[in-house]
Amino acid sequence: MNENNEQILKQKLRKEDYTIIKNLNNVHLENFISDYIKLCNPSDVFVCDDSDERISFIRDEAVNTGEEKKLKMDGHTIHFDGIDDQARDKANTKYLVEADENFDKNLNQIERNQGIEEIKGIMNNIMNGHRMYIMFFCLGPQNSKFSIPCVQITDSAYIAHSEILLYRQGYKEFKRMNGSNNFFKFVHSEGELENGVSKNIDKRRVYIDIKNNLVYSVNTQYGGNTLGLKKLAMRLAINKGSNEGWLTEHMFLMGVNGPNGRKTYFTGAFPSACGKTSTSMIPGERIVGDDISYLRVIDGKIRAVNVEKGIFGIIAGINQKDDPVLWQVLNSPGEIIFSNILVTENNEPFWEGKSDTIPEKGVNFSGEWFKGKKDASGKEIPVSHKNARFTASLDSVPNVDENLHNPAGVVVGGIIYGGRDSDTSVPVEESFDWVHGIITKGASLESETTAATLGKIGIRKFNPMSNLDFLSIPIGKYIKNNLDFVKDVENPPKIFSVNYFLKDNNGDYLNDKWDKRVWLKWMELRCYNEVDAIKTPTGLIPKYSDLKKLFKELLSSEYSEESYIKQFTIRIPEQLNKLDRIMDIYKNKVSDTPDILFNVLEEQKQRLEKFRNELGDYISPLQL
Ligand code: SPV
Ligand code: MN
Repeated sequence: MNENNEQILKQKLRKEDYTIIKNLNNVHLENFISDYIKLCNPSDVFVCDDSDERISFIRDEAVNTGEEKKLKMDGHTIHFDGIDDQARDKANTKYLVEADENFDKNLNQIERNQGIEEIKGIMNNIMNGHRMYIMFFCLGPQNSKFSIPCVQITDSAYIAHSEILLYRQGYKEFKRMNGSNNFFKFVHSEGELENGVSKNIDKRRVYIDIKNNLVYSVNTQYGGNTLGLKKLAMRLAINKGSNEGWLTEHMFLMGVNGPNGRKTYFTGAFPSACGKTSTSMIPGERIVGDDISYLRVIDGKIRAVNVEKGIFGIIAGINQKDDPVLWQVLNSPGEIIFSNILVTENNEPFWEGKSDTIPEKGVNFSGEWFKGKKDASGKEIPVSHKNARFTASLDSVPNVDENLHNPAGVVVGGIIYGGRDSDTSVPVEESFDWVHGIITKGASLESETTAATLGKIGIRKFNPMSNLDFLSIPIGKYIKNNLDFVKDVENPPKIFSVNYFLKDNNGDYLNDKWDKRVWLKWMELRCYNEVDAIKTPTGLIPKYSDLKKLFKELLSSEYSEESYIKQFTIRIPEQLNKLDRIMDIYKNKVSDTPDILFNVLEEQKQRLEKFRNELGDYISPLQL
């Protein structure tokens, strides 16, 4: 470490904080911290080790700085992000790449020197008058093959507090590392604040330096842009995993209970707002994680862990009837940070869909709110933001799985891909094999935007493995990594697709919210071939008699043959259109598509055409 850096640490840190850093014996860490103290020039620096005392300090700070306010129930707080800072800023999230680097042009990027000059210009003195928090965390369980130690620098006590709820403590991991440089680094500043929210939104930037495992995030507060260990680390981890032969996926991880005490673990990739969290939290099953998983092949089996230990979940629509588990969590005392919901006159949280009786007034992301309040353009401001969220630790969830912190992870029995699809795929389907599943389900994943609110039909967005927003390697390479992942796996997990959003010709949903309980149980049984399936051109679908039985057992409902036919009819024209869309993207927009992708899609097309010639456009499953 150079002398200048040593001086900075000595000058700027209190003695105890200095000792906490020094005890880690890590010159890379010391240089990193002193570099950003120098650049950001905070008025004070607080270092958090894994001690309860220091963690409590952060929790209190979040309230003392005004970033969070206490709500009525014990442990509940509310945080607001700025009105224009309520979601991930895709346009200003960029990779730093060398001028001569051949980086996938589909991924947003900026020339390295130019990007660094810009971001460092913005960060110069940015923490003036603010306290800097230095936090240590661990992605994945501690002391495990999956663990990635991380250091987060931030001037937001709200972000530090959120990460305490969402991630495992990492100070001991840094001790174990023995001075290595093999850790992720995040620097965040909310920048200048006005009424408690980031003021300089025009200078909001998230820049990712893969080469140095470092991400910068400035002039923003929204978690998706600022929680280093969430979607920022995900980009670094996709690249790291690609180099080292493992996968980082936008997947939940859950245990589905089978017959005779058996439990089978599933991972599931769904784009944002397509039912990923609610599936992972289904009553009667076990949640390990709701958002991000690492997958590794260990001793011939795929094993997975939840990268996180908490949930940063969408709150809109959560109600007592449809989400009993979450409802209980959100209505019990305990540490929960609500963001961008409405605070009622009784100092209670209210969000869209919580109940039918909407409060007359309160405070929300737009300030003082009342029914009918309009924004500058005359549009009515909703009671809470549609991306309003809650942050809670999984410890507070009653059906959390016993293996959440298992350093060995859990064996993956099945993989699910889901999207919002009103007219093409059946509610649940198994692929023929790994390659067919990765290509026709994962790599072909699409999801409809909820543009329906603008009076338009949903626009389908291509989103391979629901991971498109976070890819840091070329799309074709990413697909190939997935295909090759099981080369040493004897019995690869089955791959399924689900679709909760299928509609009939009148635009009504063909399924009930709870039907997913049946699909999960059917998939669990299929993992052991304990129920039969019907072969279609696109995969294997359930038999009516098996579903009828499961609906009765699980939901006490009579599943009619008519419903089955409507839900599981093979819609050949729509399937063929989808194949054309996907082929077009891989042919014209992706430069490194593996050839096998075209072969597998072409074979599917031929099977569909053959069926159409024999049986027509729409084929009832009873005809097969
Ligand atoms: C998602 O949008 O997929 C999320 C929330 O999980 S964010 O942190 O914004 O990515
Ligand atoms: Mn997500």
